[in-house]
Amino acid sequence: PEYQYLDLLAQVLESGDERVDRTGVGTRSIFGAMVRFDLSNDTVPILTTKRVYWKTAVKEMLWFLTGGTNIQPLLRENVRIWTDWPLAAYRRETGENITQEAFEQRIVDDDAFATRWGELGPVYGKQWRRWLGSDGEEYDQIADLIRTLRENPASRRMLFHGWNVAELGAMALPPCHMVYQYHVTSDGRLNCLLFQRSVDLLLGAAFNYVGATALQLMLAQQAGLRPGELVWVGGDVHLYLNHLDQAREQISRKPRPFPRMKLLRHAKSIDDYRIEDFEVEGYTPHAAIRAEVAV
Ligand code: THF
Repeated sequence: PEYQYLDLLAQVLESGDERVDRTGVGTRSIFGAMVRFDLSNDTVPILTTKRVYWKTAVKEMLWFLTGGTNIQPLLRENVRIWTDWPLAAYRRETGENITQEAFEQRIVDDDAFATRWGELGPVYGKQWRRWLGSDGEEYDQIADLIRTLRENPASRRMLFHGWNVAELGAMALPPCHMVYQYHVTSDGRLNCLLFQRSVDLLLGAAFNYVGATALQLMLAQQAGLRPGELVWVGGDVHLYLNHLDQAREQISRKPRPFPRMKLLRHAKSIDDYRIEDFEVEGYTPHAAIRAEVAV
């Protein structure tokens, strides 16, 4: 199950280099890590040593796939994990000390307000579906990937990338989960290697595992393949200093078997999935662990 993740958590906790980071919170950090998850045995890496809100992570992935970069559709699905960045910008620029709830409600109700204040810039969705080339053309990396998975599965060029150098400055946050590379085995299994340059190991990683898994299941279905392995590689893997007690608590818990995730329907295209298409069976996690997200 999740022993590799828990070992990594312990390693960062015990031997991470303590330093000041961009957010000012401070972290313990190691550089370079790998965790492998086997999806071919019909299980998926939804951590069991704390409750992970897997639907939130799948909804986030579905939102990336729409190519959207505004938090309004996320909030309409009750996903609040991206609010902090636009909210901080709003408070900074207007000086108004609006509450998170009031801000979110205005984004949901008021389209003009959402256009002005809910935009994250050219983040994931834009780069994945509408990467603007120097030739003025927009490139749909996801559509190209699916075409190659179907037509030339032996290819070593099956990947998509979020790090669009020219547009980094306009992003609320440059991409953390940055490159997704795919690989098809001779017996028709789809593997994924995700490179994540910066990893909030307590809060973010659990979500990123679920998002990458959901995407892998969708891509496999679209290409007529079965899921294989998810290989996750982290660059700067860190624990925020206000997450250390939570990490100790999580390490003390005994992992349970991973659940299974199923797609209930064969969708017509990658753009045709909805949250209702995902079902998770056999998920009996330990209690949720509260933690503050560093902005
Ligand atoms: N910035 C930081 N500091 N950490 C991150 O994990 C992170 N992300 C995204 C962008 N910047 C980041 C945002 N993703 C939660 C989960 C994922 C996030 C942001 C926040 C979070 O608070 N999760 C809680 C509550 C979940 C809920 O309310 O539904 C949890 O307990 O898991 C990494 O991509």
